[in-house]
Amino acid sequence: SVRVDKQDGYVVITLDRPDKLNAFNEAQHVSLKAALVEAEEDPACRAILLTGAGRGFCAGQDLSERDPSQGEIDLGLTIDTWYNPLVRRIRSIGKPVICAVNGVAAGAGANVALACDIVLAARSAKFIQAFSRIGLVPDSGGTWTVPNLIGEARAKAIMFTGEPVTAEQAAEWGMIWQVVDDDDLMAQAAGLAASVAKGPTRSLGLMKGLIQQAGDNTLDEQLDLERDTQREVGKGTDYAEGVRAFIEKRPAKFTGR
Ligand code: LHQ
Repeated sequence: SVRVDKQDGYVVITLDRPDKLNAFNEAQHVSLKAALVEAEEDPACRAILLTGAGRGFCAGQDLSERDPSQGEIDLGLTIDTWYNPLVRRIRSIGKPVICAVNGVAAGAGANVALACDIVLAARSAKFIQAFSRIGLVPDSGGTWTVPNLIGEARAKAIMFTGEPVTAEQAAEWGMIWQVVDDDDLMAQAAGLAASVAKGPTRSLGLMKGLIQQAGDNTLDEQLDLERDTQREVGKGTDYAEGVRAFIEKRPAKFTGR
């Protein structure tokens, strides 16, 4: 249920159940987890690009497997088993995770996309906090990520109503990084992935952690954390190479260490 395409320096992971708008069933969770673990552990992989096959990005949980009239289902168990580990994995992978939202992203599909580090969306894509439509609450980190990105006022409105948010609106609000014309999305996203994959991967991974921790820290604590991190990353070969390249007036050739 996911396709993995290894490129030079990065990996493209494509959710691949297009008939169901790439909604998550267990098989898709299993294969996405395996693909992410492999990408995380592979030193040749220095960025991850997540996208969807067909006209949608991901419609969230596959509801056809979830008929509550068929007996009680513990949604908490599903979340503990699949969605929470997925979001934690995306946030903790020490490499940039780029999401190319090629079409509709609904429910957990929207919030998985928004958990990624850099989100590009096709002009025709929409983000739908569909949970209220089926009597649930947003999950996959949405009640944390979305208000952090766009503020409580907008978060509550889109979550209470389930109104679709266009890619353009999402970019204007700062919910995502950029809107791209549909036909250009994958080329732009691949270009971005290739370019960050040539970056100082260890720095980028540490940067990701610093930015994510900032909300829990005071400025004083964050300043100390930056100092400690800078001390460590300054021992790396990419820093030495970066400074040397600057002095020699040539582009740096980072190895990610
Ligand atoms: C689907 C789905 C889908 C199955 C489209 N399932 N087939 C976590 C833990 C545990 C349980 C519960 O949930 C969660 C978190 C969640 O993610 S809850 C939110 C679940 N997702 C939704 O509520 C979204 C449901 N989908 C939709 O509202 C629409 O499909 C959207 C707005 C995404 C797209 O609309 P359209 O572009 O009009 O497409 P469509 O509705 O015609 O869908 C195309 C096909 O995909 C269709 O199948 P069919 O056989 O009729 O062609 C849909 O049934 C199927 N599909 N989403 N989540």
